[in-house]
Amino acid sequence: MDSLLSRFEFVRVLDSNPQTKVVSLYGHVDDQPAIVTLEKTHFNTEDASCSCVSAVQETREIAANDIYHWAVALLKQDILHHPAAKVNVIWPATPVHVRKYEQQALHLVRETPELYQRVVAPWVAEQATPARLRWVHNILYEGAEQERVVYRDFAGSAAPGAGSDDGFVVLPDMKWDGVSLDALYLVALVYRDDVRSLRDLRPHHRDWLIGLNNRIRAVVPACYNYALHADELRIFVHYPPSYYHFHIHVVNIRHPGLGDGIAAGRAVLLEDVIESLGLLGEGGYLERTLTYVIGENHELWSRGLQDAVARQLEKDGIPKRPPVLNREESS
Ligand code: G7M
Repeated sequence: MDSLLSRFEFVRVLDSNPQTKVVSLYGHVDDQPAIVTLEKTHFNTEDASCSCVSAVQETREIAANDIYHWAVALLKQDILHHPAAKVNVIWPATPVHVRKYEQQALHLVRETPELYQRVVAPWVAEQATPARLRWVHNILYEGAEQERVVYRDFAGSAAPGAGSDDGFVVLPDMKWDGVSLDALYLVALVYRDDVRSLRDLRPHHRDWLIGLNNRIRAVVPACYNYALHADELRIFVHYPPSYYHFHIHVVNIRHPGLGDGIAAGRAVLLEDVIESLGLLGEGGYLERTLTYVIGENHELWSRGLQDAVARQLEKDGIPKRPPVLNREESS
């Protein structure tokens, strides 16, 4: 990491979010595209030996008025328990990564079964390549991030991968600094590779998902010394996901979410998925219309979703946006 950062040549800011305190930067490392994301860390309130206030090292008052006082402060930091920030580097970054991290206009899309088959499914088939899913393969089979794995269940199979449909691995998500339990963010990757996303789920997967949900809720609290209980975990999948190998997000319920990660239009609770599978016909999620948020930089937007949205709005009788007049025209 140190070496990557020292070689990073900044080009431009991709995104900056004052609420999540995250900035994403585009640049080069050895002439290859790189994305550096810096996120200011949250306070570690679990550390009883050090209250957050005693970490204040120096202050400079901004103002005081009656009973109100405010200042800027320097905090004591150490890399193990009180890091200042979390740094993520993607290198070499692909154009897909760059577009994903760049600030962009968002739209609500109604993905009908027909739209899925015509536009999305062919694109998904292109996405599920070994290169794009290498990080998943590395965790499941090559020992990557091994020391961080919280729980690994081969589901009775001695050789994971062969006949281990029920097996899964739980480990800290790349988004979590691993320090503040308030921000606990884990990801569960399943061994089976015949389910790419929510769209591939059928009623016969229901029992498998119930089992997964129950095991995640039993195991995760135990792994964190019961600091969190089973009903304090927000367990969900993304639709659309960024990676087309089925995985589940497991997040502290208090976590407000980074960006749109747990917002309506992206996250679907696993409990709701299980419930829906009990109501849907044989085709399962292939029969449903799924409505979600998509950015204009997403390849699917230009590959057909933009046209589909325009047609849907017209069909629904939603008036077109009036042309925006510039100042001279309107006066
Ligand atoms: O949006 P989607 O459901 O596809 O989310 C995938 C999740 O996997 C995100 O929350 C990422 O932060 C996480 N993730 C992505 N990569 C490349 C890695 C990785 O290499 N390791 C870990 N632990 N999590 C990752």
